[in-house]
Amino acid sequence: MPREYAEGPSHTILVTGTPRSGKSTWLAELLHQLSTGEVAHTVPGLSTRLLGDHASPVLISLRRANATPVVLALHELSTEDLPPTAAGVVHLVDPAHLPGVRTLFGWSAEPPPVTPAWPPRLPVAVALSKLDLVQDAVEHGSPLRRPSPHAHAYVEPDGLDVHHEVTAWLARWGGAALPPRHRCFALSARSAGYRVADPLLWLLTTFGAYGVAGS
Ligand SMILES: Nc1nc2c(ncn2[C@@H]2O[C@H](COP(=O)(O)OP(=O)(O)O)[C@@H](O)[C@H]2O)c(=O)[nH]1
Ligand SMILES: [Mg+2]
Repeated sequence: MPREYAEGPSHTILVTGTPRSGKSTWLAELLHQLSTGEVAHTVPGLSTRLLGDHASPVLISLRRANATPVVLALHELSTEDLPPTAAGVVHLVDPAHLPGVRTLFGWSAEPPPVTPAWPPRLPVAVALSKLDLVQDAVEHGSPLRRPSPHAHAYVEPDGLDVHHEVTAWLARWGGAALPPRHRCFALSARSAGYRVADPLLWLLTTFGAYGVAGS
């Protein structure tokens, strides 16, 4: 076990969602951005390092100047069988399984996915995956046409804009019930990736491991 994992503060983050919702692809794109320094590049002062091999769970050390490094352990779960040790969850929702999106595309109806029993205080980043599949729903002026602005700190107004837009889509398209403590996101892990790190950065703010900016 890497020394930093044993000694520093560590947080277990679970990556959940139905089979083929994009969990592995999101994790791979996140790791790619971390290992090529893309996130470190867009987040000055934040340096990241992968610990150990790339086996599951993925261990990431995050360092900021004058702060104790924080270690994240990311586990991919195909079920929503949540261990009680989780500090946060990234829950991916596949738009192709939302009833309203299936109607839009003329696809046959499916039984709705089972809603997990979410613990009341667990922060859950509910992220619509595969945003590229539903990009026609993104209107001009939408926050989901802006680049992610969370470079120096998590920009709360942008986060809320995205949250409100995605919440409205999920209501319109028949998304499953939302966890008691949640924030909504939308991302694409295809091509260069879009807003891939946003759910992780928000979870970090809930642990006090990343700053929040008001504007
Ligand atoms: N269009 C599109 N397809 C995606 C995206 N992310 C994943 N996929 C595809 O969705 C399928 C399932 O992805 P995977 O990561 O294996 O899902 P998992 O079972 O939840 O780990 C694969 O064919 C991926 O290529 C995305 O952002 N956009
Ligand atoms: Mg997978």
